[in-house]
Amino acid sequence: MYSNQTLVLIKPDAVSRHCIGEILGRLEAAGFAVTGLVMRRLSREQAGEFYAIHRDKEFFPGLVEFMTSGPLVAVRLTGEDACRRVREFVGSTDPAKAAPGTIRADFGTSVRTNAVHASNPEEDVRRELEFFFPEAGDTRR
Ligand code: IDP
Ligand code: MG
Repeated sequence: MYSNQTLVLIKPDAVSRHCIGEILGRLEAAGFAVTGLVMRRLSREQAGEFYAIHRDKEFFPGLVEFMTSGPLVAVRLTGEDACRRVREFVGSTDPAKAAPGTIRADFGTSVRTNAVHASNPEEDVRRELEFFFPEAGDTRR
């Protein structure tokens, strides 16, 4: 159901380096439609809830610290097979290992400060979308 919709977060590092426009521009140029957009600053509780899957990882406290360090931009994208394709377009978690031309390769600065989040089709995409866009469906309709 959600394979044609996905969530991207432009993380606080990319927002603070004024990369919102460039990242959105790349996603739109790649053919994905922006169908939801909101800027928010998460509380520690909210960041922990969003990343609950990583609660037991050693990087979790640092991840929460980073994700609450400033505002982020949540983007709902719609397009054929968007969930899988946007993950590819975003690149590997570690920007140093991400393929050339991917968003993380070009905008990420460390494995933590990797510029963007993109929902994983193997995980709960609906939960991630509804975390930022509780209203049902496509806001363009
Ligand atoms: P993903 O964002 O590519 O799906 P995950 O393994 O789900 O990667 O990790 C979630 C986020 O946690 C990453 O995007 C990154 O910001 C951070 N992170 C992952 N692994 C590490 C690490 O080893 N050190 C520091 N931060 C990490
Ligand atoms: Mg992940």
